[in-house]
Amino acid sequence: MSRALDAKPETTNARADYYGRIDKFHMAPLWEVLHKLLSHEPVTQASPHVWHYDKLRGHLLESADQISAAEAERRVLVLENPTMRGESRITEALYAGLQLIMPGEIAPAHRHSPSALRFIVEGTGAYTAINGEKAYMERGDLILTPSWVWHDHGHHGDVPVVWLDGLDIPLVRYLGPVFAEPYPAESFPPGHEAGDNIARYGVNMLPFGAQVPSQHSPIFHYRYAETRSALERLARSRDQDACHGVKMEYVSPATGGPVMATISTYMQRLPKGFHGATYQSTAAWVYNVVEGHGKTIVGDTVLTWGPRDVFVVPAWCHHHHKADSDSYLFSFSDLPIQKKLGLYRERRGDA
Ligand code: 1HN
Repeated sequence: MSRALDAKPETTNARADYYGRIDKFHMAPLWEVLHKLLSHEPVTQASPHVWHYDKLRGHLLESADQISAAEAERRVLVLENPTMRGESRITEALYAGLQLIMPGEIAPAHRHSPSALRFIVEGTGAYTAINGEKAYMERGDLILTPSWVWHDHGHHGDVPVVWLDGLDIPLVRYLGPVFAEPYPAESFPPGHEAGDNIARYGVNMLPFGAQVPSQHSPIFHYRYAETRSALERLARSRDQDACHGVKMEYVSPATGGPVMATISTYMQRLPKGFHGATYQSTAAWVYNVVEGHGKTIVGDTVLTWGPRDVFVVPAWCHHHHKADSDSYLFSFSDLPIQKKLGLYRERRGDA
């Protein structure tokens, strides 16, 4: 029989006595904890979970009666993983929250070393300004605020606007280098006109001689209308993946790689009746449903989803998707950081 790494030697009285004596010197025996440090396969503290938007929407809108966006800095309800309460985490490495901005409000300019994405869940008329350049939000749009760029939010429309924030803040906090600062004046000065980043970088061309960032995409606004239309056309080719349907990654036009150093982002289309093959990956996945109804089965847990719901699939959990209607799912993941460190693994099928 092969040796198991998850066995622990017996803690005899003599050993316990010895541990007590070395404890004073801030030392402890590895053999008492090695089975926890080296599991045979990845172990996650996170649980699969779905946040049903219809049930939480009223509570989210009520936050506007409690506090203004300006006083809160960012008026967000954090989506806490049920088995990681109080840690501001949806998975080990990722943070997610639902942010609300009301007509006429502003959330002041600041910048920080963690990277963020926003995926628009409801409403229109609000914007995020990145270095003063506004990106006006429509449902299903992806807006990026990579590490250390100035960003503020505002709202010129007349309905509440809600988006899903995704950040790498648990990862950056774990590593240590968290930096943040408010913009040192009343408001950030206007930058390029809205849409400038798309004109410059979003039409399969790059400005001649431009120095393009290597760590994140120079495009910070990816519009749903274009994303959806690409997926819909691809679906007609019937060339779909057994686990993922038609799944596309948002990429930087400069590198062909993920939009940010630590977080990758995707949109996938599952046709009505889709019954996906089982998949697992060392990366964790946070989803937001744009259109459609279905279920994602994660181990023994069935996550039933519909439009605007958020759900999480933690690391190394077997899962598969089922769609009751044509469905569009946005997702983000900590995959790129694991890839860069040579740690990423995935498995298809039940093996
Ligand atoms: C942040 O800066 C925003 O800019 C949203 O909208 C959520 C969560 C943790 C830390 C910073 C934003 C955040 C955040």
